[in-house]
Amino acid sequence: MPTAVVTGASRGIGRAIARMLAIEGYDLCLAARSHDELDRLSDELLEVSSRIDVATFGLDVTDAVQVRATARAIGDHLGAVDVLIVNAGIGAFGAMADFDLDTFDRLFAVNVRGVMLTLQAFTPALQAAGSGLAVVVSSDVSTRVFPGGGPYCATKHAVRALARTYQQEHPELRVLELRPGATDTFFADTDEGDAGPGHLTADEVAAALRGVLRLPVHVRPEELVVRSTAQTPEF
Ligand code: NJP
Repeated sequence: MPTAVVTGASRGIGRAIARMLAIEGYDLCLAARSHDELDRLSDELLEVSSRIDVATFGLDVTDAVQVRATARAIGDHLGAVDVLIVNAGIGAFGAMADFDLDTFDRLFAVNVRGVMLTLQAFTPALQAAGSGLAVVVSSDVSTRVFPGGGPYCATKHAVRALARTYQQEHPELRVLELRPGATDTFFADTDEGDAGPGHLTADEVAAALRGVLRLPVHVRPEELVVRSTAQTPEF
C-alpha cells in the first residue's frame, strides 16, 4: 500500500485530497488541530475504502515540538511516507496601511513556519520511501500580488522559495508546488458553498493532483497551477 500524510486535513482542500488519496488506495495519516473532525473523516474514508488504514493526529503546525513528535509517531506507524501533503494554511486580507500585526504574525507562523517545520520533520520518512513526493500547497499568488493581498501573498512567495530550495537540497526527493487559484473552502472565515461562481471546488483541486500522483516515480512534477476559467489567465 502506498502511504500519505496530509496536514490541514480537517476541511477544505486537505480533506478533499485525503478523500482522493483514500480512493486511490493510500494508507493515510491525517493531521490538523480539530481532532474530532479528523475522526469523523476517518470513519467516512474507511467506508469509502475498507482496505486502507487511516490514523489521525491532533497537530498545530506552528508548534515545533508537536510537529517533530507527530512526524516521529507517523514514521513509526507508516515506516515510510510516499506522499506528504503540506497543506495547512490560513488566509487574511486587507490593505497594508492598517493590517493588524498579530494577524500578520499568525499568517507567517502557520503558512511559512508551519511549512518549514513540516518539511524538516518529515524528511527522513520521505527518504525512507525512496523517491518520496512532498506536495507543498502554496497558491496561484506565489508569483504575483494584488491590493489587499500583501501579507498573504508574501507568505506564499516565501512558501515557493522554501519548496524550491528544499527540492534543490534534496534531489533524491520530489517536490511539487501545488498552486490552487480561488477555491471554495472554509478559508479566510468563509464557509464551503459560500464562495459563489468562479471558484474551483476543493474536489477539483484534488482531482488535478490525482493525475500527477499517477505518474511513474521517475517523473519529477515540479509545479501544478490550477485555476478556474473565471479567473483572469496569468499567461
Ligand atoms: O482552507 P480551510 P483551504 N495547524 O480553512 C488547517 C491554500 N489556498 O482548504 O487546524 C494545523 O478550508 C485547518 O485545520 P484546523 C491555503 O493557503 C487556498 O482553502 O482543524 N492545521 C484546515 O484543515 C492553504 O495552504 C485557496 O483548523 C492548521 C486547513 O488548515 C491550503 O490551500 C487559494 C492550522 C485549512 O482549511 C488549504 O486551505 C489558494 C494550524 N495552526 C491557496 N491552521 C482558497 N481556498 O481560495 C489551519 O491560492 N490549519
